[in-house]
Amino acid sequence: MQSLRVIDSHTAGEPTRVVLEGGIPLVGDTMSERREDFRLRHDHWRAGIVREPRGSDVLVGALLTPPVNPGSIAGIIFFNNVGYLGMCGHGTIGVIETLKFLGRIEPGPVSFDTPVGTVTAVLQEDGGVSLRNVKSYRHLACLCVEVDGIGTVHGDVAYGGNWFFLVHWPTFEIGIENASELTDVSIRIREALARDGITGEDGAEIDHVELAGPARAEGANSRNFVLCPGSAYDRSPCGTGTSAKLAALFAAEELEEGATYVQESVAGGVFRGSVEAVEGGVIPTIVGRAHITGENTLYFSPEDPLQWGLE
Ligand code: PYC
Repeated sequence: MQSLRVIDSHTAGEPTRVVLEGGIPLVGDTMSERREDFRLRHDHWRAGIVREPRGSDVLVGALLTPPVNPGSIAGIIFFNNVGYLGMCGHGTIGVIETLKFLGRIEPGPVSFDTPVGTVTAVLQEDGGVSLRNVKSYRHLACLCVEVDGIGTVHGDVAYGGNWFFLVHWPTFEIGIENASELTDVSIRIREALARDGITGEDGAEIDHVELAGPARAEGANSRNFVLCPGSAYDRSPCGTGTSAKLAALFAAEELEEGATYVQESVAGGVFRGSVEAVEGGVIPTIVGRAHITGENTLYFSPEDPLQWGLE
């Protein structure tokens, strides 16, 4: 029977399952080559780790690998019930809390390699994490999309480590109590983007949809609902989604370099974000924190018909 050791955490309600390195031997000199190797030769592990009965649609997995850059302490490949992510903000904060829990890191700076670039973070003394993400940018501004059963929707296409459609209008009453309706709306928007051939740069699929509405928490700028690849929604404000939003606000001159933007999630958690301007976009910094929820050994028995998870 094969087994894998995992540590679970949540960041503002969104779970991360960190698979400690060694269990799934990936080949490749870059993190994108390793992610491709994971996809092509070991995809059954992805499904077995995050899908039911061991996981759920909402769980994001993080496989640790040796680093590819000398200054980084590890590589990370993020995945979920339907595939692989470029970067994951809540997940990186979860990885850092996990490494702290294991006694592998102390407060201070730390860098990780991901398939879309190296990210750096500072683990603060109080457990908070300040994450400097990859370059983020607005790709297409103010698009109008006709969405079945909804009508015209206006939004931007932006990148924050993953591709997002950021809906500006209509705005929504964003709350957990409306989660099924918000999921349905977001799926329809994603289908309309695919139907109309609207993509990120170089034809990249827009697999995340971010709805916005008025904040409920005092001091927050807005509340979001983020549909992830598949049909689960992010319980956290979504680190890459907040990065994409900050990049779009900066491009629209609605956010100044260095100013703090507080993004609340559908579940009420918050990330504090800010940007540094760079050529062609911004480098966002996202501040949040994670909490450990469990430590487990997953078993994969060849006698189990659901060894590699439910379809
Ligand atoms: O925090 O970047 C994020 C994220 C992406 C998908 C789920 N969470």
